[in-house]
Amino acid sequence: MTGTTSFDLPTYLEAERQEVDAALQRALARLVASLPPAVAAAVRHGVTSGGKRLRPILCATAYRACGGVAEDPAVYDLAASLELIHAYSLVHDDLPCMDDAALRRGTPTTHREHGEPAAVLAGAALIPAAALQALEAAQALGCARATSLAVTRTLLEASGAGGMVGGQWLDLMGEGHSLDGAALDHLHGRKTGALLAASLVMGGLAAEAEPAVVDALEAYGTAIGLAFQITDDVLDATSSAEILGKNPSDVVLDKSTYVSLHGLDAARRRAREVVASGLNALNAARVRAPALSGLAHYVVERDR
Ligand code: GRG
Repeated sequence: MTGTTSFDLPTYLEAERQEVDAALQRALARLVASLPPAVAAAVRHGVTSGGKRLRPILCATAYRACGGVAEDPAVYDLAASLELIHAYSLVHDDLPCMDDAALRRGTPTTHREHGEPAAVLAGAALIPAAALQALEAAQALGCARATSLAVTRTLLEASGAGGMVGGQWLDLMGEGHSLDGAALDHLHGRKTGALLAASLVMGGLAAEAEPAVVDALEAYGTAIGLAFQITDDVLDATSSAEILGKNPSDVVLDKSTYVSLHGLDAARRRAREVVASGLNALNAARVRAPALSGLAHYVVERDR
């Protein structure tokens, strides 16, 4: 298994976050220029009010692990397209018709701050902006036309009916019902796992990696997506609004979770097992990247 001992993950995460934030500022400058001020303010709120930037960091890390050129800023423009989709999903997820949340990342949610119409339009504006951003960034990286299309397709498929939106629907329908393990895995594989796996695949595709390597990145991404969600459930059950920056909501919304299904200890154990299986997939494809190993452990050891 790839080791983590000599890798300084906190320093890596901070440096990556700064690159991603700079790319997001470039994207915002373009996007808000053509939006009415009220919607532009809601977009800024949704995109810039914090967040771990995990998806873009995974994308840029995968790109480099596959031999991509590290210094090229276009890789962060590509990576930022994932964060634009993620930001939209959080803005819409918090709406009264969805989770009806008041707090996100330690600040009032976008609709609480800017009103529902601006929040709905802000989220909607982010979707095509993300697609354009992915396409143009892949082209700027010098990807072949077919690769640029494959990168963009990966982002859109993971975000759509077969991925995040479909998973969100299953999540809403599951409220008040007792879901079994297979149903939970399926729901979260679509709602959370698809975009996380797409982050890795987009990075690999943009670096023109071999299909077997892209498959291994996808397997790793799917595994850490599941581990991420299990950890989310553990944190929802054990942490506080002060640390999480949002109100724990699984019990209030009567959701089935990995904690309600397995209990805390078994849920934590499963998250670690799933991470190990993801790292094994990378190893089998000879993808040696301490950052990917560090990120996998971070996903289950994080506190927010
Ligand atoms: C069109 C109304 C409408 C809905 C679209 C909203 C939606 C469908 C789907 C959202 C699904 C969703 C919220 C997925 C993300 C789940 C999740 C684990 C979010 C937290 O991610 P982190 O921890 O957040 O990476 P930070 O704050 O660090 O960026």
